[in-house]
Amino acid sequence: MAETVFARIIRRELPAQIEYEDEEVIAFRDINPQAPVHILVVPKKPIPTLNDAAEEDIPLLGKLLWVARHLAQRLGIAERGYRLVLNCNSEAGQTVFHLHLHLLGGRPFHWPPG
Ligand code: DGP
Repeated sequence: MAETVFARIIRRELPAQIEYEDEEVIAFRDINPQAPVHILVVPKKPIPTLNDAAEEDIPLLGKLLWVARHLAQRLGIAERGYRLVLNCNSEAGQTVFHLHLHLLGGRPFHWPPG
């Protein structure tokens, strides 16, 4: 599997504004923010897309949601509301092929998205 920029952030070879880290998950500010709060919640395991996740990854996938919720609370957007986005493959807009959740908040969002 091709190395991604997120692998280099995890190894601290590239700088990032890290908001959370434990042994399995790292979360950092998106370089091109689409909202006042825009954080990427990333498993350290390099799963390219959600399609590549295995049954054994179910706890890790759940943890991404848990970390996103924790960050939403810590950053003060939990009560107003926030959006989680997971892009899978190119037609959905995925550009970095290392699975990640976008945590977006601090402004209103519309549904359905454009
Ligand atoms: P996606 O389109 O779902 O694959 O989102 C990839 C996101 O990653 C995109 O919003 C921009 C962000 N991104 C790409 N390169 C970097 C980087 O070097 N640093 C940070 N912090 N974010 C990056």
